[in-house]
Amino acid sequence: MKSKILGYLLEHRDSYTTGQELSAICEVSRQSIHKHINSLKEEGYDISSVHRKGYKLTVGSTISQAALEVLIEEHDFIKKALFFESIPSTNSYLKANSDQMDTAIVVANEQTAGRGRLGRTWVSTPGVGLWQSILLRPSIRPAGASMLTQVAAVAMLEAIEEVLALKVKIKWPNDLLIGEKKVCGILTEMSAELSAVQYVVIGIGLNVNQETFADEISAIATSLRIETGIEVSRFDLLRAFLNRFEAHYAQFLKDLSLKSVVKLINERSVLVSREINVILGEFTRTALAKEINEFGELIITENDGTETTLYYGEVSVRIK
Ligand code: BT5
Repeated sequence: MKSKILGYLLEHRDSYTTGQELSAICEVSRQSIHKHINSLKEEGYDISSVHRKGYKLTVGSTISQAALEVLIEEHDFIKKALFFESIPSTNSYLKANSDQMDTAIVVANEQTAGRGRLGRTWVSTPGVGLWQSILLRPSIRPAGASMLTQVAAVAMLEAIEEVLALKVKIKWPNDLLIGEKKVCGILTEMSAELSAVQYVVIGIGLNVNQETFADEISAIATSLRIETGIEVSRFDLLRAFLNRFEAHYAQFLKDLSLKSVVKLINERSVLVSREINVILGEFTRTALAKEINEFGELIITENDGTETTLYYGEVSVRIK
């Protein structure tokens, strides 16, 4: 019920909706509407109530279980949605509970043990980021799962650009940058047998409303708020992301490649056509980044002119 009220107020956020209208739509008493409105306010929603005019929602950055329910109503590819005020890691939660769910999305206001790749830490400050993971069960081979990182990257890039006038770049394979700084990181994990994926968890951390960062990442990290100077709605970003992701994911499952988005990936790549350092374990060599192919692999031209294909997860790359 709460999510129905929230959904309606979100759809009509430019005008007032009377208690009478809401009670007719939701088929409950006006007292009950009043109670749910108060509960939404307690969750942080900024809802003004004006005598005779009704209720109006000002979209701040609140996100909640009711908001997620509004969103998954709009999509078939996710069956379950869970919101947590605080959780160690949304990726770890879905991995630990995957046997109890089909497909799902988990969003947290705070992660206390957010994870990057290779055991690195993802700083997930409360209330200011979009910390989410999606559990999917695509019928693909294990080698295909890494492409989903780039499906998510494209969807998030487009979502940010839909909501804000910003230009976003992709740093292969899993970062989104604004200018030179990282605004989003993606961690895709899977459980698979040799020939088939059992499930994939795509974890996406987007810095939304941070005004400053902890010392250890302040030189490399940015947020949408820092870039625009305005508070950005996490709900609007998540809605735009899920819309884009659903479309690109469906296309990916048809093509089993990134062919519909590879042009955009190359156009927005910060590596392509640049000299890069390729770091493999203890060894670093320089090469020219040539392109990203439709399987999401980075093709480099070595100093002796030969071409090498780099797979996701195999190497780290730095712009020289
Ligand atoms: C990533 O790893 O960029 C993947 C991050 C995935 C985070 C999401 S949040 C939801 C889900 N649940 C999780 O537990 N994780 C996922 P990597 O490429 O390894 O980058 C990690 C590095 O980015 C760190 O070593 C820091 O240098 C930097 N970093 C950490 N927190 C950051 C932040 N909030 N913004 C920008 N950079 C950050």
